[in-house]
Amino acid sequence: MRIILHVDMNYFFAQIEERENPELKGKAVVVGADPKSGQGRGVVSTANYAARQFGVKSGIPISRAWRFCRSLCVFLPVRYELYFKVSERIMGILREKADQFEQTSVDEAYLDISSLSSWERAVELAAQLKEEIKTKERLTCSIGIGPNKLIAKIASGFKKPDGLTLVKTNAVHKFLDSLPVIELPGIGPKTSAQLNRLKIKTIKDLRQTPAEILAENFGGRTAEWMGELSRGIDESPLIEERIPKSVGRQVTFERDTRSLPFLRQALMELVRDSYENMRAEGFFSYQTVTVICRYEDFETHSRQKTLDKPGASLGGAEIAAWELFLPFYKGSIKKIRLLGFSFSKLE
Ligand code: TTP
Ligand code: MG
Repeated sequence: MRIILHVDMNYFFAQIEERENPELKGKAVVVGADPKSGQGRGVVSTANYAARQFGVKSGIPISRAWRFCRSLCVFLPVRYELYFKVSERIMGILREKADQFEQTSVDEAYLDISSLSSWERAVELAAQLKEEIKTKERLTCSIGIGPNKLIAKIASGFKKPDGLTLVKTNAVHKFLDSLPVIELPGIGPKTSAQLNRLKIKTIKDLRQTPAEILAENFGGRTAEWMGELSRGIDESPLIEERIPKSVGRQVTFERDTRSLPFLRQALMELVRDSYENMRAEGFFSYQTVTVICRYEDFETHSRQKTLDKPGASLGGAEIAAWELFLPFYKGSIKKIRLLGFSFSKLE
């Protein structure tokens, strides 16, 4: 029998800010780009639950968040270094208790704890982990326990904040039945809307839909995959050394610009930040560098360069970035709205 546990920290960046600033207690908090009184051009990283009540959520433009709750929310800048350090300590606590461990983002991880071979002991361990994180880091998380990654992940989202949800093998169907199909990882807003048009709203509806109907609408392979999801079937293993595909940064400018010195400086800062980040994540070298450019009309392009062999120098990356960038500048008369840079093929 497999026992998989999924941990997801609650409103992670914002919760850390609450911990660091006691005066935020009870307030609605938005972490993200500078709102600049509504003129800011970046996005929201995350918001605490009080701020989510106003409609603020990860990924929306910060200017929109400002319109939703300008005087009612506290807007804070993102402090990545701090959050990464906290994340590392939490992952250390979790890793120690797992037979196998897979970190999937800054605040999420799977633990394979099959060797406990009892749901009761799994719940005990989960409670103990929550307690340890609360004591050592003064932070809450939600944990889901299930017979595979799919169920553990959905279960961790079932109760937030500070949840602990167990779904034993024989309760999987009942647990999934009433949930909307969008709760299934991999089914996004588009597919969900398509399913809804076919009158498939809940996971139970999906399970009861004949495979042929799904195949007609989505193709055979997708239909098969949806059928398995709806039954809570997932045999995917944990991947211990999950190597990030890339490390990078991007910046949206205050004003669209064609000032070459300005763009050069911005790009070099992105390269340096990304380089530090890459090192901080424990990588020594990269083989591919990518530059992304978005023009004033939102047309977006990327160019990348793969070195013959892995490179480790910051200088080399700066030169490559500049060479990749120049054709964007020379190839158009449009102003530039955003630049991005990333390292990939990391070692
Ligand atoms: P999530 O776990 O998706 O969100 P969360 O922890 O803020 O909230 P929840 O309680 O619903 O789990 O992401 C973890 C952190 O990653 C989040 O605190 C901020 C960051 N993040 C972004 O910067 N941009 C994004 O679009 C998302 C989704 C997350
Ligand atoms: Mg989270």
